[in-house]
Amino acid sequence: MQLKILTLHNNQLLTISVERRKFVSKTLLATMIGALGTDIVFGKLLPLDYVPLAFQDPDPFKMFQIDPEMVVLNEKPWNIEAKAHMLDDKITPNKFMFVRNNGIIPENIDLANWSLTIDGESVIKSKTYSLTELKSKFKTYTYQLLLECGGNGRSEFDPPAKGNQWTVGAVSCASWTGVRLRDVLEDAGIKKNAVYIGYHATDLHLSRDPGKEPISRGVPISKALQDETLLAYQMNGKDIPLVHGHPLRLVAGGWPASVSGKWINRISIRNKVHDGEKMEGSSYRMPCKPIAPGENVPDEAMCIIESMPVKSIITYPKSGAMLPKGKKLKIRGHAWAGELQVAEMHYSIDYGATWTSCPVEKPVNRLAWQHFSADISLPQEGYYEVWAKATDSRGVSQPMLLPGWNPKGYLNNACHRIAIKIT
Ligand SMILES: Nc1nc2c(c(=O)[nH]1)N[C@H]1C(S)=C(S)[C@@H](COP(=O)(O)O)O[C@H]1N2
Ligand SMILES: [Mo]
Repeated sequence: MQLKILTLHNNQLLTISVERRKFVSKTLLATMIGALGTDIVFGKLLPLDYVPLAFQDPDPFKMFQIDPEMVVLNEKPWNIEAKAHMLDDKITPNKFMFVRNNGIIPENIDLANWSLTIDGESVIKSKTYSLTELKSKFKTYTYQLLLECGGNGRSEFDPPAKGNQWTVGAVSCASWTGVRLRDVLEDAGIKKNAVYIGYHATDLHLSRDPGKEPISRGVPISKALQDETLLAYQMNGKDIPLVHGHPLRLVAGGWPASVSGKWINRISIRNKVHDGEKMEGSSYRMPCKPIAPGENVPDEAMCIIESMPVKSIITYPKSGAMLPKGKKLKIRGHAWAGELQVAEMHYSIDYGATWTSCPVEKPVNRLAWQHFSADISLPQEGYYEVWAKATDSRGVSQPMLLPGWNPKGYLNNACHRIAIKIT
């Protein structure tokens, strides 16, 4: 019987196997001393089944170098979200980027031997590229891209939907650098009958069964061929952090972030809708027609989520802020609309009875979020809420309250609200 200990050493996840005996073995002790970088005094007395504290419960904040205020929703697998005010930066810094894992983060990544294979029924010639080849053969592009988990906002659904109870913080807009997926797919050759691509990655299924994939999703070929769809190797100007997909990830902004595969090593060009893990059943699907809350929906009546709906978030001030009477309240935040642009931004201080428009900037590039701000006069002392509402280029606005209930709790794009007290 073996006991596995997962820890972090020099930014690499390290698995140590422990043999079952009465006291720890000399070899294990030596490995642990090596990992700690200091002697374990009295180490010979460590009972066999005892995991030294230094190796227990890896601290996600240290391990992923994220802000201590980030909220851990699940440890197995890791799922961590930001709070609204932490998303105030125009470009989301690494420390505030949400983490959404379906399986176990790959261990012991071997960069020299990492490769990406393009295959599938609709590839003209299957090809494999090393990281160096990818970086040198194809032109590099950088875009700011919006990634929002399809389940962001799930916690508000009633009856409740199972899964991570995301509130508002499973969204990010970082700067991604890499090569265009299109350039690589075209280099291998795309047959006329191609309809979809599907990614495969090196993260492990929670059962550690190597024959199972935690997730393998994809996008229609038209989305794969967009200028902004990247095979990224950098995030915010540096190597992508391990937890966000190092050394290579797909980034397809404006769609549920589940299509942006992390740690990818294979992309299949498919002659049908990709049928990988979490493409079928009710995963990342919405009822094709609206249903009543709690209603049962057969799988055949569920449609794959594509572009994400229009949405916004107030990132300043923090909800609960207090302000002296007579001062104007400055608010700011971001708005996005999947494949579309945000055309208008409004706020309300009277629970949606009246709305005032406020400026919203153009995106730096397609599929990046847009920034809004306003100076608000509040008539008298007391409690207020500020509600924000974005409208997309087709005239569709965010609903004030929770939109269409669905079995998995996807696509809650209700208006974000903050509380303010004037004293
Ligand atoms: N290989 C792999 N890619 C993945 C996932 C995963 O579990 N494994 N999770 C997906 C989901 S559901 C989301 S929302 C995003 C989260 O990306 P982030 O953790 O970098 O924020 O990655 C997507 N890509
Ligand atoms: Mo997700």
